[in-house]
Amino acid sequence: MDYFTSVLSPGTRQAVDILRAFYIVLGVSAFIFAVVAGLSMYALCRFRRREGREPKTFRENVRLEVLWTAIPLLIVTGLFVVAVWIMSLVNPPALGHQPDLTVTAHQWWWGLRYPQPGVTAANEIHLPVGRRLLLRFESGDVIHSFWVPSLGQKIDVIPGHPNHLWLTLERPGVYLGACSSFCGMGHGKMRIRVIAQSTDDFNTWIGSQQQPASPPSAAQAAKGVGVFMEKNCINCHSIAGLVTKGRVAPDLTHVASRETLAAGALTNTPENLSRWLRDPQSVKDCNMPDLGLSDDQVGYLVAYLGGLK
Ligand code: HEC
Ligand SMILES: [Cu+2]
Repeated sequence: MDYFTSVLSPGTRQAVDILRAFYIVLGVSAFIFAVVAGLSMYALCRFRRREGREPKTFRENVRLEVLWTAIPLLIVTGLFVVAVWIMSLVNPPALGHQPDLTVTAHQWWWGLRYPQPGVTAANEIHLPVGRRLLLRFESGDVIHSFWVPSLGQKIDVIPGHPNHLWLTLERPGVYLGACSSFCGMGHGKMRIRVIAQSTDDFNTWIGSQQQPASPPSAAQAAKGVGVFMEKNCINCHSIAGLVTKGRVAPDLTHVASRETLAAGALTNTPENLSRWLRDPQSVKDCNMPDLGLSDDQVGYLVAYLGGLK
């Protein structure tokens, strides 16, 4: 898998346009810098103090003043036109369009809902390559900001004010990002992982996510279901096919299919899962309490949750 982490390696058509605007602005600025610095250096040398030479004095110069007002005005107007043009290309209004994915930011994880296929997931965003997609952003609590550099645009996620982003992914890969608006103590561990896939791979993924959770396959895992029901997990988490009243924590129906746990805080291995269940607060500041599980209970839960592909 290729990983993309920088605005300089754009992964979407929109990010390519934004990068183009950046290079235009950079080029114009570099040119102005060269002219101003060059003329200053020239004046420093050419008109330095010499014996017997008095500096020229004059009161005003209308031609110069008109010039140095007009030229910057032209440059700024040009940059303004470029900015407006790129903005209209990259993020036109979304009125009347159905989003392909709604992302809901929570302290300190991302809830995902694909409305058309009817899939709920969390934290790891799977998207197909080559299709223009509309993402909608909502907040469940405070202000967050969705920032995946190689997707081009940073977008604020504000309570009561949904925002949107158009994306046309150009190549498969993993695009890494993070929440970039301080949203409380767990903010530093609120990562984003966008997994861009071919249409076939994406459809396969959607197909597997549409299934309810697999029933426990072994005795250990069956005991895990019991612990899950008893230990308050169900008040916060949902598992399709088991219980679905939990709304304030990541959906766990296919938790084992994710590469990471807790919004990128841990790679998803049985050891890390048991570390998480034993003491979530030691991994990151978060809204999951330490539930005082015994070693046995942790083992049962790992057996059960680890099977939820
Ligand atoms: C008070 C609500 C609450 C309870 C009770 C709770 N959790 Fe959580 N859980 C959360 C929240 C919130 C997160 C997201 C943490 C974060 O990433 O900031 C989470 C994250 C997780 C994750 C990682 C999910 C992912 O997508 O990475 C697992 C696994 C998990 N909880 C399992 C459990 C189990 C098992 C129980 C019961 C023993 C439980 N939780 C009880 C709130 C809760
Ligand atoms: Cu944040």
